[in-house]
Formats: sequence, structure tokens, C-alpha cells
Amino acid sequence: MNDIVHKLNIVDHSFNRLTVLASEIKEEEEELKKTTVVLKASNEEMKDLSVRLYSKVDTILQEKSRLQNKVQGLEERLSSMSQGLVTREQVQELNALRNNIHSQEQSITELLKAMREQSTQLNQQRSKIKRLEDKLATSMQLQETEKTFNLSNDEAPPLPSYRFSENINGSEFINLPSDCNELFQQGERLSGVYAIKPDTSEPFMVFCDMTKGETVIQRRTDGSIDFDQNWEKYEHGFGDLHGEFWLGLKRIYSLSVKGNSVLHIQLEEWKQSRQLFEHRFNLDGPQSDYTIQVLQAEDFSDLLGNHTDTRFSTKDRDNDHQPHHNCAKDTGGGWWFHACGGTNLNGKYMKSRTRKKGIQWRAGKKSSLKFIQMSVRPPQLSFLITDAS
Ligand SMILES: [Ca+2]
Repeated sequence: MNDIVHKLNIVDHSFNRLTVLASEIKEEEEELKKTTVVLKASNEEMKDLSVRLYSKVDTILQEKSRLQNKVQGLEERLSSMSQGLVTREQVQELNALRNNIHSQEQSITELLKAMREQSTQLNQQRSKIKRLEDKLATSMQLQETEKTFNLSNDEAPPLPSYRFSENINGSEFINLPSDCNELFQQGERLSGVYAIKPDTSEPFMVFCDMTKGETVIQRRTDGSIDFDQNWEKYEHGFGDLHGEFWLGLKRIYSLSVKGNSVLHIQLEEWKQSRQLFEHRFNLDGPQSDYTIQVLQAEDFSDLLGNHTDTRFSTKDRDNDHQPHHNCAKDTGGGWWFHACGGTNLNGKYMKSRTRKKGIQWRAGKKSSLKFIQMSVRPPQLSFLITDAS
């Protein structure tokens, strides 16, 4: 019996051990399962990674091949350019140089752009300076003119002409207006001395009356300038543009060469109101001694109507219609004389009302004048004014 009990115990014990073993085996199996899952996942990852690596390597290899081809091409080109004498270092150097040249080219383009802008600004400043220099030259010449006049009262001073600079060419004058009216059309309204350049003439200085945009050709105000001058003076002009002057036949001709110009005369008798006369005229050139043609003379007859088709006369060039007289010599001052008793706005200036040989302007009436201004403008603005204050 004891033996049976002992054997049963052993079986029981064995059974227990088997149970434990089975349990352990089960646990181990569970763990193996988990490990397998992890390993499977790892494997998948590895596969993916390797695919990606292979792909990357492929790309790198392709890139390498492409670069190799490029380098080879460059080397071939460089070697053909320099007859096979170029080393790899030289190739790199040349490439670096090429990059440098490219960026320098860009810098140069930018510099050129900046330079162009600066050049434009400089040109603007240059023309500003030029205008200021012209103004200065004019004022200096006027001062010289005044000095000349103060030194010698017997001779009328020469009118200032446009001063040429040494370093400028003819194109500089393209911008000068052809007359005061052109300045007026451009909006200039300040009366004063300006440089002009008529189409057929050298540039010269004029006084612009900007009331209507006219170029002043003669002015008498106080008798400070002697108008009893010879042909040479009447042809080239004399006096002071700011005071009394005669612009000169040559210049008056260049201002009216297009024909049908308007001559505007303002007159003021002593203790009388100012009168204005306007009329169209043509002026011939030096070859016919500046013959004047007065057109449509009905309201102008007192002044120049019967002077039409008359050459200009001075004391040393008698072109008047009086065979036994020299009107210019008799009355003083050059003019378009028909007869000696007619109008002469260049006659002797008298500081009184009734004197013979004064500035005669009405035939048969011995009245002298206190103020005269003669100015011209182109024909397109012509209109007739016979009386005004
Ligand atoms: Ca004569």
C-alpha cells in the first residue's frame, strides 16, 4: 500500500512538473511569437531601406556619370582651345576665372547703368552751368559796353554779341531760340536780355519785350547814345541793350528774313500819352542796302507809309530820293529816307518839346519825341493797333 501511495505521489509530482513545463513552454512560445513579429517588421524596414539606398546610389551614380561627361566635355573644349596644354588645376582656374568674368560683367552692366544716369544728370547740370555762364558773359559785356561809352562819348559803343566758348561746337546753338517770340511761345514772360540765333545768322544778344513776345530793334529814352553814326555802325548795331540802342540792319534783316514781319512802334511825345503803331513789312538784304517794303500802309502813313521801297541811308551812304540833299547828314541819324522832312526815328534826341532836327515822326509837324521803342515779331501774330495808352 505504501508503495502504491509512493508511486501515486511520484506521478502527481511528475504531473505537476509537466504542467509547469507546459506553462513555461507556452510562455516561451508567446515570446517567440512577439519576437517574430518584431523581426518581421524589422525585416520589412530593412528591405525598404535597402531599396531606398539602392535608389540613392543609382541617382548618385547617374549624377556622377553626368558630371563626368560634363567635365570630360569641358576638358575636351578647353584642350581644343589651348592645344592640349591645360591641366586640371588650370581648368579649375579657368572655370573660376570664367565665373569671375561673369560676375564682373554683371557689375560692369550695373556700373554702366549708373554711369548713364550720372551722365544724364551731368548733362543737365552742364546745360544749367552753360546758361549761367551765358548770363554772366552778357552781364560782363554789358559792363564793358558801359565802360566804353563812359570813356568816349563821341562814339556809340558796339552792341554786345553772343560770346563763343572755346570748348563748344555748333550743336550747342541748336537750343537757342530763333527770336524772342519763340521764347514767348515757350512760356517766357520776363522782359530782358537773351541770346538768340536766327536761322541765317550767328547768335547774338537782344532785348526781349515779353509783353507780346517781341525782339526790340531800337530804343530811345534819354539821349544818352549818339544816333548820328555812320553806315558801319548802323549795319552792325550800337548802344546799350538795357537803355538806348540800334540793333543793327544785319540783325534786323536776320529777324525779318521770312517776310511779312510785324513792326511794332511805340512813341511818346513830351506830355502826351504813348501811341502804338503796328504794321507788316519786308526787309531786303545788304545787297540792296536793306530796302524796306511797308505793306498795308493806311494807318501807318505818318510813320513809314511813304518810305516804302526805300534803301537805308546814313551820312556816309546817301540813298535818299533827294538828289541835292543828304537827309541823314542834314537831320542826323540813319533812316529809310524818302524826303528829308519825313519821319526819322533815329534823329537827334532833344530834351524839349519843339526843336528842329529833333526826332521827327509826323510830316510837317515839328514835334520831338521823349520815348521810342521799335520791336519786331513773326507774322503769325500780326494785328493792327493804331492807338492805345
Ligand atoms: Ca541824296
